[in-house]
Amino acid sequence: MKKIDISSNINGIKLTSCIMNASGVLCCTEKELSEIMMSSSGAVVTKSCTMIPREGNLEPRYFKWNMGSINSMGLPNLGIDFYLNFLEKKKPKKPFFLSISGLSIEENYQLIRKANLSPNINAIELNLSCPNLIEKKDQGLLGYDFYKTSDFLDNLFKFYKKPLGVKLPPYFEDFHIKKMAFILNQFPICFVTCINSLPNGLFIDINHETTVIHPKKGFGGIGGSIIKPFALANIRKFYIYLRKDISIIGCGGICSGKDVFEHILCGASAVQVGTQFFQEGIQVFDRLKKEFISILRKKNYFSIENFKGQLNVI
Ligand code: RRO
Repeated sequence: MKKIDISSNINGIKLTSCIMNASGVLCCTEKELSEIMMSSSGAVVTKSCTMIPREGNLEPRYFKWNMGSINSMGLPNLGIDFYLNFLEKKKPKKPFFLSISGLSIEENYQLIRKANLSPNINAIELNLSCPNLIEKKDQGLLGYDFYKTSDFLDNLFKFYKKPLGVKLPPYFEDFHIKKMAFILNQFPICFVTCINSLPNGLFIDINHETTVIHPKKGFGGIGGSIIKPFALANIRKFYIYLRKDISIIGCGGICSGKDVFEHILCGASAVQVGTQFFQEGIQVFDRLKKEFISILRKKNYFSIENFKGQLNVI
């Protein structure tokens, strides 16, 4: 039987499996990151970090139902020094993506300067799309401000020379995706991760007539299978509009091998698992890998390059 290879290459960063964890889920502490390091996840992606540790928002701040999840975690993390020290101490044998999410553009520069000094980081995943910050309630997501994003990238690539990807919020208009792709195409971006959770969703407990999470009056980011069509649409459109050397990492609604296949068919080079990882635990990577390989075998494909981006229109 011919071997099926699910490895991938994110602009020179080699992954033995194209399935990895999404930032934010079970990737905050030493124990959680070590578990990902030992698992069949193709990479280790950290929780988005800030200059100093944060407790995050008040609980309850996460809720899951059969079709998805809602969260308003509020960026709880152990601070950038912890993640850089983890990397130096453990030296993972798989790519390590440091996710950063400063509370201001100035803090993002500080974080990037710090990461720039670390020799072992494979790439930064710059989070332009955290939806749940109470202290920023009167400001929009950076990823929805095209002018600020462009100016920010312009300044950061003057001093940052290592691989950098951006994690984007979902866009709902073709025009917005075209505009963001036009901006990203002007910079040496390594990859784009789309999408972060759908911001400002609301889930209700009809029995108690309440929200299901406490912060921000119950509003939070929506993830899980319910957001897959939006993830696929964003991947597909960015695949069409982005420079071909910018890889796409798909995120949103990965629960089965079929979902992995769909993301890659739309143009993703790898996928990240968030809500389903939280639900199922570290076993999820073995299961998804098995299901994905079984689909490829049935279709007579031997590598993701056989079908990546090759979605047909009926
Ligand atoms: O911590 C969070 O509330 C959070 C972040 Br930083 C993010 O990027 N996406 C999300 O759904 N939650």
